[in-house]
Amino acid sequence: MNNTIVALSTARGRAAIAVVRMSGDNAIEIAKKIFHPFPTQPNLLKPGVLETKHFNEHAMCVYFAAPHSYTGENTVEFHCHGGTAVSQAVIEACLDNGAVMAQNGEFSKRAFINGKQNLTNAEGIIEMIEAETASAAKAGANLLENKLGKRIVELQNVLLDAVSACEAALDYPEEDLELPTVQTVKEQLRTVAESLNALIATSALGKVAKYGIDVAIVGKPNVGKSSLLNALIGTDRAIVSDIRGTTRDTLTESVNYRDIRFNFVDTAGLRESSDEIEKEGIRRAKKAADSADVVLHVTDDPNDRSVYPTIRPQVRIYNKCDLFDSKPCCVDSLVVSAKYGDVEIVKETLYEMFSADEIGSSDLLITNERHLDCLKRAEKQLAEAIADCDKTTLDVVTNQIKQAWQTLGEITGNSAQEDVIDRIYSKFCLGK
Ligand SMILES: Nc1nc2c(ncn2[C@@H]2O[C@H](COP(=O)(O)OP(=O)(O)OP(=O)(O)O)[C@@H](O)[C@H]2O)c(=O)[nH]1
Ligand SMILES: [Mg+2]
Repeated sequence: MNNTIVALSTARGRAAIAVVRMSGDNAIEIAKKIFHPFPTQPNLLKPGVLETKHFNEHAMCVYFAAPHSYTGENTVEFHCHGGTAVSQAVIEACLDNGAVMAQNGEFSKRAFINGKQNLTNAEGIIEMIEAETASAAKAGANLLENKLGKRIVELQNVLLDAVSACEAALDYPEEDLELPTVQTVKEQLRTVAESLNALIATSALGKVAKYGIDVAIVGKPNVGKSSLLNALIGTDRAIVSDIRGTTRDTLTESVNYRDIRFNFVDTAGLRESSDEIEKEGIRRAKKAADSADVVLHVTDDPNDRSVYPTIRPQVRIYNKCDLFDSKPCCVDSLVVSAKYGDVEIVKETLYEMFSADEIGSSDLLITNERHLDCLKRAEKQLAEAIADCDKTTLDVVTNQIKQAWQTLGEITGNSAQEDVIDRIYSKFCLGK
């Protein structure tokens, strides 16, 4: 018999309602002791009175009978008044009658153990909860719908076919199966390797969908970097002045644009300086540029054709165009007035530069580091197996294919280690 866990499933603090969830073999028995009248049927929310140690709470109760619940166990939910004290008293009533406090993510971990979800589903839930843009939520929803899981199982099945072909050839060598088999196996492995490559290639866009685009704003002092940041985010966030060297530290602000997020970093103006603090600011500015996805190199001189020294992609921004006699025309550059004009063109250019419009139409993007790592390892194992097909014996190749199958299985969890599973579920909030 497993223990019955309880936790608050909604956010803590003042709110209209709070949901307390209980799951385990005794969930229904415990609920029957404290909630009257207890619903006579599952899946229906019923009003009633919940007796706590301190007061009677007029609440609603619904139960889900195993295995037809989120966790796969008997589950009860109390929908009570919001706020801290009421839900705390309801939880205490459950604890007093034999429930124990749930760990973070324990409801979802039980759902995994009971075969109600796989690891990618769980990671999809985390991504959805953490999503701050539509595209990040969509990536999570795709995981939750098991799009990646299904794709992985398809690929694993091709590998299993390859393994059985190899094993047949090994078991019946006299049938002279070896030669055609090697060719077939190679073909199968190539198909899977290509699919893995295609999935890995989506991770760049996946990163944009999940984290957004990191944009460093750099340039000489006083060219209008902080003004540009303020215009891009639409608030007066950074100090602007006509004194050179106003900005010392880096300053990061994020803003949603269409379905993605931009993370802009304003930086100290670049110049030779003997001031220790300014020197540190300039060092940080260079660091921000080095780790950004793209650099906005700002200048207020229409004749400036210099490039910022970086391997990152860059866009030159001619700022203060309200003061220019004639517009500079230079490819890969934008002409704006951060103070008086509209800077939407900057965001739109960056959006197109990173093909963010493809996020909406893409079916499946790799957004999770763990998945990417498994895909890359499986791809490497397959590349070795393909190369070895001509060099070594089939039993060696068979083992390599099995390893790749195993690596892919880590993604959905059908071959994941206990510690990986624990790590994923510990990221959940309490009550999830
Ligand atoms: N005419 C005009 N002035 C601008 C424009 N953008 C910024 N300025 C002015 O230029 C001066 C410097 O602007 P900041 O945004 O502080 O420049 P910065 O590049 O951040 O400067 P540092 O932090 O010192 O490196 C301020 O007086 C701004 O008002 C613009 O588009 N047109
Ligand atoms: Mg500044």
